[in-house]
Amino acid sequence: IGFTEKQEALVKESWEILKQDIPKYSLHFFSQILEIAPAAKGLFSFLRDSDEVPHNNPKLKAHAVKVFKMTCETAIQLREEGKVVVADTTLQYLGSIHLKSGVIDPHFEVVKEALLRTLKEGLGEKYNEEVEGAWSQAYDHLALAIKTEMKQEE
Ligand code: HEM
Ligand code: ISQ
Repeated sequence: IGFTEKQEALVKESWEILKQDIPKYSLHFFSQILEIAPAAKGLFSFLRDSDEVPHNNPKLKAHAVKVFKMTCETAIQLREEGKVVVADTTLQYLGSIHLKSGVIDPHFEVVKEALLRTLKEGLGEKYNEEVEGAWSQAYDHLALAIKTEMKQEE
């Protein structure tokens, strides 16, 4: 697969930066998802009954952070093991949550784009093609693992 030490470092460093303002970046992340795919709003239980993206929703924050952290962990694993090892139970759980919520394959591209835009926003001039490539690669591996699990549960 070829995930380098440099790529791993880039992913870790950028997460360290975004982590400093979780409320801001989790909201940005989420808003980007809805900007790209407004219809995705209906998928999220914590949004269905509100007109706009809730500004201080603990669930939204926690989930957004998890997506970033899991992508970060995936980067570490890709470098260390050359493959993605998400605990089976976690993967099963995520597979079933997403399947039940009505998430479909193309949504994963939407979330990827939103994640990259959020990194760009947070990193400013530190954002570049190398950073984008590293996060993309890690995200794609994680997304594939979840999508594969979703197909097994159908
Ligand atoms: C829930 C991660 C992709 C929509 C969650 C949760 C996590 C998560 C950790 C919370 C589970 C819980 O404890 O309840 C991820 C990761 C993804 C990914 C790591 C990709 C690598 C997507 C995509 C969509 C999506 C592509 C579609 C837009 C949802 C929805 C929920 C959810 C609708 C349930 C939220 C609720 O109603 O409470 N996801 N997700 N996710 N995710 Fe994702
Ligand atoms: C759940 N899954 C994917 C992305 C998300 C972003 C914000 C909140 C929850 C999420």
